[in-house]
Amino acid sequence: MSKHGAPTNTAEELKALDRKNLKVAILAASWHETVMNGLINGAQRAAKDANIGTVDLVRVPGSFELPVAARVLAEKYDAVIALGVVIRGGTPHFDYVCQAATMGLTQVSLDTRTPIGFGVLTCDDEAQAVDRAGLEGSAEDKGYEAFSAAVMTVAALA
Ligand code: DLZ
Repeated sequence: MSKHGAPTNTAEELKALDRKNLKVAILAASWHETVMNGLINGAQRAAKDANIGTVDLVRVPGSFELPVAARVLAEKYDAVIALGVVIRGGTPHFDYVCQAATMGLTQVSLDTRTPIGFGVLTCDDEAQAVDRAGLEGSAEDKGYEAFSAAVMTVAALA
């Protein structure tokens, strides 16, 4: 399971941050609606826990579009949380979209020095994605985790 070895006490650490002065963008693709709604809710819950002053939600069509949107948002926000859901199908599209999103977001973060929370699920099937989406009964809450990671990185570098 991908949760093995993950940091603990994240919620307590986030609450202790209390960053009213931060501006954060949640950037979400639009594929796989139910899972994506879980990721967005998780990110917004984390924003509340950390008492972030400004949290804007920006939507793009697919995960392939995340890097270019993140590039623009990274100039205006203290952190960007990139959320996507890519599910393996019968074509090589999965690999291309995953690779483009991962490499693109990494490049944006390094080029702009803006922390980007990586909340792009790359799953074999829908059940695996649901299990990571912070929905009722899910084992993991990747939207919350991605938000926490980016904001904690902002705090670590301040
Ligand atoms: C085309 C495509 C496919 C097959 N699968 C997904 C997916 O599982 N998740 C996702 O976020 N986007 C997918 N896309 C759309 C691409 O990301 C992109 O939006 C289109 O190729 C148009 O540029």
